[in-house]
Amino acid sequence: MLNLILFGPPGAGKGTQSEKIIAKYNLIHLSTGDLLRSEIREGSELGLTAKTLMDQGLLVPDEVVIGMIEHKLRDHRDAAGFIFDGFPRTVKQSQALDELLARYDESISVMVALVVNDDELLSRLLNRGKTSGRPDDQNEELISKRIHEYNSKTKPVADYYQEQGKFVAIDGMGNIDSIFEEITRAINKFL
Ligand code: B4P
Repeated sequence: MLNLILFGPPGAGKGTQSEKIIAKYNLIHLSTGDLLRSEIREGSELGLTAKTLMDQGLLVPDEVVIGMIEHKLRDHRDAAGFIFDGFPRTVKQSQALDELLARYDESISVMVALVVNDDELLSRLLNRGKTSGRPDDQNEELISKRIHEYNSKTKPVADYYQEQGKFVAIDGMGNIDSIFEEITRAINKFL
């Protein structure tokens, strides 16, 4: 099984590259951002809690996202593998993911991190905000807050996988197809 984590700050291109990776490797896509936005659209209790935090650029509580991932793993037991997009975002989420996968005798194969500088992140997200209608992409202050959340809570997750020898960093600046080629080269070494 190929179990891949796509990692990086908000706007690094995780969603964009996930689509291409899924098409090539036939993986199940688990994006906690998409799952949370779908809860918000449905108006569920979970969605209401998540919306208040997401609209402020803050992370949703660990228990909420871990529970969502657990359900999805259970629903897709015979998958060829998974791509975790935007998850784990804290060390606690990483530990929970390792425990969940171990229950199925599985583990993370590799974490691929997209490296993009803050100016480019800001410009991409403000640009997406013009058409996406996403409240968290609407202004510079909110985007900076998300980047700050990433630097303080999410960046340590990279060390967690680096210590396990499962971390690869890729330059996420430039052409989308060239970045995808670099990602596939990295993944193929772990197949
Ligand atoms: P997410 O939905 O995960 O989204 P993201 O980090 O904003 O974006 P992504 O990196 O996927 O960027 P994309 O490819 O779209 O998170 C949203 C919120 O949900 C979080 O802030 C948090 O509140 C909550 N949340 C989610 N998961 C959580 C968790 N596990 N724990 C707690 N809270 C959680 O790219 C962005 C833009 O750049 C697009 O417009 C794209 O077209 C463009 N782009 C992509 N690649 C490009 C390239 N190479 N060149 C130019 N533009 C490019």
